[in-house]
Amino acid sequence: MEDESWQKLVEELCEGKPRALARLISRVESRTPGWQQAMKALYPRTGKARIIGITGSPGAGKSSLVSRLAAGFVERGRRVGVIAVDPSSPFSGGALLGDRLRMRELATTPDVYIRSMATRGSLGGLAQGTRDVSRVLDAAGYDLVLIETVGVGQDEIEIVKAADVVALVCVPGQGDSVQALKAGVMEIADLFVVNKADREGADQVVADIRGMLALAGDDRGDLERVFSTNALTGQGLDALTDALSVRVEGLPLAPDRAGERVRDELLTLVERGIARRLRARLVGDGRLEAAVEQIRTRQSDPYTLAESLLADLASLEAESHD
Ligand SMILES: Nc1nc2c(ncn2[C@@H]2O[C@H](COP(=O)(O)OP(=O)(O)OP(=O)(O)O)[C@@H](O)[C@H]2O)c(=O)[nH]1
Ligand SMILES: [Mg+2]
Repeated sequence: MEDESWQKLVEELCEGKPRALARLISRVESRTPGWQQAMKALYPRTGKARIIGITGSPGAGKSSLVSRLAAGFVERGRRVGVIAVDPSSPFSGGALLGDRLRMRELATTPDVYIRSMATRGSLGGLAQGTRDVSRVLDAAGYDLVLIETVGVGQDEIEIVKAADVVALVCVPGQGDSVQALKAGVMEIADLFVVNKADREGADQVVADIRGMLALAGDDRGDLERVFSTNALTGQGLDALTDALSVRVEGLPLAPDRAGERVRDELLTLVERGIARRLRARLVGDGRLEAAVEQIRTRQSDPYTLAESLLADLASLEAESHD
């Protein structure tokens, strides 16, 4: 690696220094120049960690569950990294601080590392960002990574697609849980967690989900897929942790799914690279502004100019540097 400070960080990370871990993650997340070299150096040390995505609507109890799951996995001998993806606030959102307080107790053990990721701080795309941060944790010896993400937007779906196992958290009294199932999350969820089981209607939500799975003919073996929990008391958490353990231990993934994932990542990295270069070039030489002006004054139209700007792709191919 060319950059000494990066090299030092990577070495310190491998020696298990927490400061290096925090710094590396920040730098990789913010795409500080040289981040690719760091990832290249780390990559051979990765591949051991399993990734669990926990998603669900705001306030469903994801953080509460994640805290309990992290504790449960530590008891089962794992080292756990937690990535909380904050969908709205840039760096120190209130909700996240709340999560952190709740998790503070956990965070003091060396076997748990908790990190928040801000959507707007993620220049390389949120899904790639979480993937990279997971790898840094992996290289640092965290063999299980829990990723908490809110909601069911495209970004979130991309994030959880990169997870090995996905749990969708639903709650009773929130008509949107079943709505979310219809919105395409069902296909990517391995497990369904009906949290706040202390609330009225929890059994009905469990039954609804079971019904939907049956209706969809979505059968993934004999393993139980629907769980009900109370994250406040811990009820149902053992069963959930065991079920997640079983799935995580049953990995690696089938070759087709693993291949699809690598394909997704590679394409994303290439696409982002092309987009970045194209943008830099079009903005840099004024062609973008010239085109904007032509469209604005109606001398031309967006379709024609998009086509002619796209022709720049050909000249990009000849370019060797980033
Ligand atoms: N009654 C009840 N309340 C719960 C349960 N689990 C979590 N809560 C409460 O629900 C609220 C939201 O919990 P969080 O764990 O922050 O939920 P979250 O899904 O992480 O929320 P966001 O990250 O803001 O989307 C908190 O006040 C929790 O104490 C549960 O099983 N039962
Ligand atoms: Mg949360």
